[in-house]
Amino acid sequence: MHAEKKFAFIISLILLSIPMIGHCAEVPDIVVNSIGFYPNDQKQAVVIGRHGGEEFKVVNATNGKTVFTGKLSDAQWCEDVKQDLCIADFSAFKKSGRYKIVANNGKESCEFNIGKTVYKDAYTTAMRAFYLWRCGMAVETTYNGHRYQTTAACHTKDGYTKYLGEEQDWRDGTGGWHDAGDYGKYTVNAGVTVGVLFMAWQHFQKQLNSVDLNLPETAKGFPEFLKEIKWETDFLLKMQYADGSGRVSHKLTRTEFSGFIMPETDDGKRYFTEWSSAATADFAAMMAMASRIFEPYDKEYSERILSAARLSYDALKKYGRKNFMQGDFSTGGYQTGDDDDIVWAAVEMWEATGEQQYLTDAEQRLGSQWNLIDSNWDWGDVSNLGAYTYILSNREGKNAELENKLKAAMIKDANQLADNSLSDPFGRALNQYYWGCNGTVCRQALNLHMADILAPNAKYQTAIKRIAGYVLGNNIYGRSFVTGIGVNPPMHPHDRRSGADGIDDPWPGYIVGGGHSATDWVDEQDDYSRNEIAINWQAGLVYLLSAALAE
Ligand code: 9MR
Ligand code: 9MR
Ligand code: ZN
Repeated sequence: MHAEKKFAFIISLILLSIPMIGHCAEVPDIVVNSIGFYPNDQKQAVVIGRHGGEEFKVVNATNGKTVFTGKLSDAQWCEDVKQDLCIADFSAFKKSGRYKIVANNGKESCEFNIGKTVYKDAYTTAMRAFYLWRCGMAVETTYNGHRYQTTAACHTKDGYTKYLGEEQDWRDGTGGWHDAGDYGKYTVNAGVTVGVLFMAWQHFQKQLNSVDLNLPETAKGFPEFLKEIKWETDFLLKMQYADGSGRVSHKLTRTEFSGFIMPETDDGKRYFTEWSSAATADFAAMMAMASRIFEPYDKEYSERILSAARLSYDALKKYGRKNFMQGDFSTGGYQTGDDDDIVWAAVEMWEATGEQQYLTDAEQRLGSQWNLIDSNWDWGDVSNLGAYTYILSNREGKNAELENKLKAAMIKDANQLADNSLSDPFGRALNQYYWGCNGTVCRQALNLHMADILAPNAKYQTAIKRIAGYVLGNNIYGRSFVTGIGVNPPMHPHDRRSGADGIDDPWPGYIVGGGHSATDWVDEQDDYSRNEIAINWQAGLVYLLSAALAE
């Protein structure tokens, strides 16, 4: 090879390897749930790349004293991360305090707590993240010494009606939450979000009520948790067509995404789009659920939104199926079939009203699904929400055979998830990776908790805590996936506010979507398919942390 060519060859080798340096995260030595453990929890750390059998210590992080010693498990080859993994189990150690794990080669884990309130701050920050997503009002918070804020209400001109053919070219579509790292508002994604948040309220009301979220007074007389959801339902009501037909706009966005600017400076025109049947069904389900849950706090509102729900449910029958077509739009699609959305809507209409017509629809649709319960579900697949409400309903008239089939399916699904979590060194129950999978990882806490209600077994709660451990640092990156919380959290989420506000640290409390394989997550702002934030994933996180709050 000529010297020149050889030089070029070496240079290109170097250049080729440069992107690798940025992308191959350094493999940590010892990883652990960096938020910590309740005294009686199962407690494990994962030691990476060791033989097994060596001694490890739990050391008091304040005074350096060894408080517990144990032996590492045998090494287990983990194919998806291509590493030997050993478990350091210190469940027998139950004393509150701040600690770290030290291996016999001197390598250390991050610090973590054992205590009675370990999840409280994480829960509060994750739920307040919804408030910080509010559109149509200025928001602010102080976190870790930084002040995060918008200086004025954003998107006050929501929204134009050009695509609806209404007489006026504008009507009120302000409020709600931004969807994600972008500022759009999408009805279908609100569906799974609001549904999962309401489930958290129904299952963990007592614990949630004991936490002060310090929200502005936008829903007088409502408990804090529900106050935040009402900000969204107030907005969603505006997504129903003004013509009284009950059809619901699929989304309200610009025609194309904005750049990385603050929301209050985003003045591109935003439009209500045409309706879809999935959005209309989700709307009916959300409003029916809200009418029932909000009833004790505001009777008038509860009645009004139940009428809105009825109207949209009727629209499904009158107008039939309609997929959303993007047309002029290149913002989020959230295009999805409506079968699962209608299952959920029918059940919620029945639970809210007790009327036979809805029960008939609900049972016919619940029973004819090819998969009674989904393990792996998100915005495109919300039938689980209907199945859960049906099973927990105290109303009479349920079909016992269907009920038993659904229960059996729920328990079978949760047993599989618990097995997955307990046999995965990192505690993850989902065995797939894709855009937004961290949201599903969290949301599976709901599948597990439902089984725990139906057939109580400690393994479900252990699996839920193990999932929380995975999300908060017990993973191959040794990093928390939630901004501002836990060990070495994401610094560069795909979030327009975080990218545009001039503060290094991102807005706090948000879970990022995660890798598309076990090892390819990167903390880079441009990587929206791995490092964005979104309300549907966040609702999963809030459910998971609510379940963890319950000890
Ligand atoms: O920022 C957008 C993000 O919120 C979406 O999830 C993603 C996929 O729809 O698209 C992002 O926007 C990108 C656009 O699609 C292409 N140009 C670059 C944009 C990111 O800055
Ligand atoms: O979460 C959505 C994911 O399941 C899809 O594969 C992806 C592409 O359509 O879109 C994701 O949702 C994005 C939405 O389209 C726009 N706002 C940001 C959402 C999160 O990335
Ligand atoms: Zn806004």
